[in-house]
Order: sequence, then C-alpha cells, then structure tokens
Amino acid sequence: MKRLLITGAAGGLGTVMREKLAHLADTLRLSDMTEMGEAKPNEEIVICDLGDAAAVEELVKDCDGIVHFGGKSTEGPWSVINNANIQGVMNLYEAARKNGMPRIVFASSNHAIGFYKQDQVIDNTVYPRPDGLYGVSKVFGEAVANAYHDKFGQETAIVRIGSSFPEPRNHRMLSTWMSYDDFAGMITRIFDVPKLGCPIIYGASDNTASFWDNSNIAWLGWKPQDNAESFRAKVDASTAKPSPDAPDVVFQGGMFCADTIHED
Ligand code: NAI
Ligand code: 15L
Repeated sequence: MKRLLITGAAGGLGTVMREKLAHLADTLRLSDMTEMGEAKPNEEIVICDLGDAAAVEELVKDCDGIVHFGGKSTEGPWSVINNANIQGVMNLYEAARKNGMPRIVFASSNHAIGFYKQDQVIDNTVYPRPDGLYGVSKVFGEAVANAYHDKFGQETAIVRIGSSFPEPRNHRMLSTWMSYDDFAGMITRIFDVPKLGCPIIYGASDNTASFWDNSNIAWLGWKPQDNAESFRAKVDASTAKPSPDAPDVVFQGGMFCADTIHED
C-alpha cells in the first residue's frame, strides 16, 4: 500500500501496531484526538475527533487501507460512546465511500457477543448478544460494515477482538487473549488476500481454552502462533480464582456483563 491509516494511534493497540504494521505501507497516517509524539520519516500525524465528519473525510483521503482502532474502548457514558463509536464509525464509512473504499479493519469486540456463556463455543454466525452500551456500539459498527459491503462493495474485516495485551491478566483472558504478534499477522493477511468481503473474525490467539471457533474464516490463511495456556501458571499464582458464579467465569464478556449504565 502507498498509505495506511491507523486511527486510535495513541492508544494501546495503536501504539504497538504503529511499529508492527509499518511494513505494510510506504506511509502510515496516524490519527487520534490526543498527542502521538513526533512523526517518523514514513509517518503523517493527524489529530482529529472521529465525531467530526469533515475532519474524518479529509483524514481518509488518499489512503489505500484503514485500521480503525479509534473509539471509546470500554463501557462509558452514552454521549462519549455515541460520538466516538456511532457517529465516528458513520463518519469513517461515509469518508471511505467517497474516497475509493479502502479496505478496512474494524476493531469490534468480544463485548458484541459478551452474554454468551463461557461453556459454549460460538462461531461467527451467532446472533449478537452485547453486554452493555459499548457492546451495542460495536454491533452497530459491524452492521454498518455489512450494509456498506452489501450496498457498495466496501470490504471490511470485522475483528471481534478478545483481550489484546502483552499477557493475559486474569483467568478469563486465558480464553480471550490475543498476542500482539498474532494480531499483526492477522492484519497482514487481511491486506494480503485478493478478495476479503466482510468476514467476522474472532481476535484470539490459538488458546487451548478458547470460546471461539474461527473455522469459517480458515480461507484467510491466518494461523495464530501463540497460546495463552503458557501463562496459566503465572495467572494462577498472581490472581485469585473467581467463584464459579462470578460474571468473569460465567459470561464470555466477563465483568462487562455486570456493569451498569454510565450516566453522563
Ligand atoms: P485505547 O482506549 O487504548 O485506544 C483507543 C484510542 O481511540 C485512544 O487513543 C483514544 O484517544 C482514541 N479515541 C477515543 N475516542 C476518540 C474520538 N472521538 N476521536 C478520535 N480518537 C478517539 O484502546 P485499545 O485497547 O488500543 O483498543 C483499540 C480498539 O480495539 C478500540 O476500538 C477497542 O474498542 C477495540 N478493542 C480492543 C481490545 C483490546 O483487548 N485491546 C479488545 C476489544 C476491542
Ligand atoms: C474490550 O473490548 C476492551 O477494549 C479491552 O480494554 C478489554 O477490556 C477487552 O475488551 C476484554 O474483554 O478483555
């Protein structure tokens, strides 16, 4: 690619992928609403709010691919979620439609399906069961991606990310963890395949205790290399095991399922 846009570039995943995805394009256009440090010679930095349609249209111009990490990444007040994850996603897809429809990686979340139980293994055909307003906003993003694919041919990889951090932080993450290397490998495949369509991909490493079945996207040729099981002893030693009826043990979305509505 000539130019790859990464939104949410100041965030946890954006900061890591700024390094790991640099090989995918001559230029990385990095965007967030907060500071992202100095631009390297292969980088362009654009500070803007995803809720600002005109700014997002300008942001997407001349990009051949988009990794959309930007947005509210946890439960929060509706006004914040609405601006970043509802209006922000709308603005991104409209900007893409008007600017050559670059392929998009949409950072959805396991919280779009958080109320499925941990004793179920689900694939990418299940009906959404969001575990809060954050999860609802991710279901909205998935729906926009689908509509723009069916109506206009816009290609998106909808990635229902589990827990992408340096290491699993608790017992639930032994099932939901995705290593940064596995995620970067997935994104590389997404931009490599000649035809993408609009698949839903569960974003998890090759975890022995996984809740998710990615066999419907085997054609992508993504083979995660890491397995959270190698951290089990460490997690056992560092965190207390929750009781068997705790949300963190019962539901795939864990504690998000027990959260309330955050009023403004
Ligand atoms: P993060 O919260 O560290 O980064 C999100 C970035 O988006 C932040 O830098 C923030 O400033 C920016 N942002 C928020 N509202 C914005 C707005 N209105 N305009 C412009 N920028 C805005 O989150 P993280 O962990 O890096 O996640 C990235 C994406 O992946 C998020 O969309 C999140 O929902 C999704 N995700 C991440 C998971 C993980 O395990 N890290 C799990 C599931 C989904
Ligand atoms: C998410 O969607 C969040 O963005 C991330 O911070 C984690 O909480 C993750 O889900 C998770 O479920 O572990």
